[in-house]
Amino acid sequence: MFNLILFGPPGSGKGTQSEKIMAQYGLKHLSTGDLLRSEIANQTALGLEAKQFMDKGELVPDAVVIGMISSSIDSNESVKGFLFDGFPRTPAQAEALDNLLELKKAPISVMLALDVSEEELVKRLMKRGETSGRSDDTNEVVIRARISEYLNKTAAVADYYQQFDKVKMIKGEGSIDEIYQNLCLEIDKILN
Ligand code: B4P
Repeated sequence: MFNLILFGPPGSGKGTQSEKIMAQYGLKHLSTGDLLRSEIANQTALGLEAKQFMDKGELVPDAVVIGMISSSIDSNESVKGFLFDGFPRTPAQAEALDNLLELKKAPISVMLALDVSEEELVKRLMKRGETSGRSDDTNEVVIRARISEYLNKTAAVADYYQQFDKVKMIKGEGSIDEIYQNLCLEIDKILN
């Protein structure tokens, strides 16, 4: 199994690049943002709880997200590998993921971390807010709150994987195709 984490702040291109990577390498895409938005759309208890945090730009509690990822992993037994997008977002989530993958004897192969400046992130998310219908993209205060959640709680996840020498930094500014080519170069180095 080949398990990959695509990492970076909100708006860094994780969702955008994940679509291309999963198509190319046949990985199962697990995006906690997408899973949470689907729970909200279906008005489940989990979705109603998550919405309160997401509308403020805050992270959803670890226990909620870890439970959701655990069942997604269990219900996808025979995949070539997972592409984790937007997860893990705290060191506690990273440890929980390692424990879940340990049971499958299929650890994380690499974390590809997209590097984008804060002003570019805000610009991209405000632009997406014009068409996405996502309430967390339309308000600059909420967007900046998401970025500070990233700096305060999520950035440390890169340190967690750095201790196992699994982090590759990728420049996340430039054209979508250019960034994609750089991501593929790193993936191919590991696969070959
Ligand atoms: P996510 O759904 O993960 O949303 P995101 O980080 O905002 O999006 P992403 O980074 O994938 O967007 P992309 O760059 O592709 O999370 C939403 C919320 O859910 C969080 O705030 C949190 O509340 C909650 N949540 C999710 N996971 C959680 C977890 N594990 N724990 C706790 N809470 C969790 O795209 C951004 C825009 O940039 C797009 O419009 C795209 O077209 C554009 N773009 C992409 N690449 C570009 C490029 N190279 N140049 C110009 N524009 C580009």
